[in-house]
Amino acid sequence: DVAATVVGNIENLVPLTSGQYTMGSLILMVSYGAHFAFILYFIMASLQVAPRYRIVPIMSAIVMASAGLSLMREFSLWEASFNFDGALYQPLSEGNVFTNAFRYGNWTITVPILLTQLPIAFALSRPDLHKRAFRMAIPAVLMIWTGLYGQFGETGDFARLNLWGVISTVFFVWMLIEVRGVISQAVKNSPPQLVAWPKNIWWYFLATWGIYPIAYALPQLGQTGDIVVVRQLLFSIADISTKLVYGIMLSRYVLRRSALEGYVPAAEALETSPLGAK
Ligand code: RET
Repeated sequence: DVAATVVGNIENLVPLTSGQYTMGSLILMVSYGAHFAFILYFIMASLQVAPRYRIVPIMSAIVMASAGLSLMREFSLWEASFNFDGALYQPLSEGNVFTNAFRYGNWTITVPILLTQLPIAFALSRPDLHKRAFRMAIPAVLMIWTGLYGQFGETGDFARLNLWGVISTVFFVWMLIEVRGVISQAVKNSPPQLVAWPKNIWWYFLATWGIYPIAYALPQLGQTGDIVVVRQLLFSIADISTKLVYGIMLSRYVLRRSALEGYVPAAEALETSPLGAK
């Protein structure tokens, strides 16, 4: 079926060895398992921070649930979209056809949340926060949707992949300029003890968000089973870094900031009060 193979993902083209197939299953399963498990971590973290920062770990919990569901869907689709012919796992040409498009769809939800966490964690003033969250979300969504459209071109001659990849990168750079603006504000208004945090988070942000365009471009190195597996691995490393580890970093920052601003978690306050059962 020409239509199905010209526009799609390389997962629809290449047969996998059982090793490659199992690696793909494993990568997707570890990813969604990690995301679901950390919902609990972020809910617990939210109880430890000052009320004005509580939404930061809660937003991470929401991102964990949303990304976890999307990755679980990718996993079950992976399990359903190959047929073992006795030697190799052959991609099905109709019915359950594997796609990475769910990832891109899910980023439409998670990316604006991840970006909005920054100005809240860094305690920007209300009007500034709203303005900056909006100004980051616009190029971010355009980046995702142009990339979503372009990634269907990875099985063709790469003209579509490259054209939309370049357009998407322009929006990525625009988004990064807006993020840098938030970081500058954060450096200005962080307590002196915490001023290294926004700077470090900026470099971490660049290094980890930068993995996605590499994963996008990777099929140009070859439409092979190894590339299929390496690409799922890159996506997975990027997902765990940009959502889960990033969420831990922001939670720890707001935890420290809460303490510096004089916040004492309720349980601790009770323990040290004369009324507490100590
Ligand atoms: C695309 C297309 C090719 C060019 C660029 C891209 C950037 C994608 C990014 C995605 C970030 C996703 C995150 C998801 C978390 O849930 C769209 C691959 C630049 C930066 C952080």
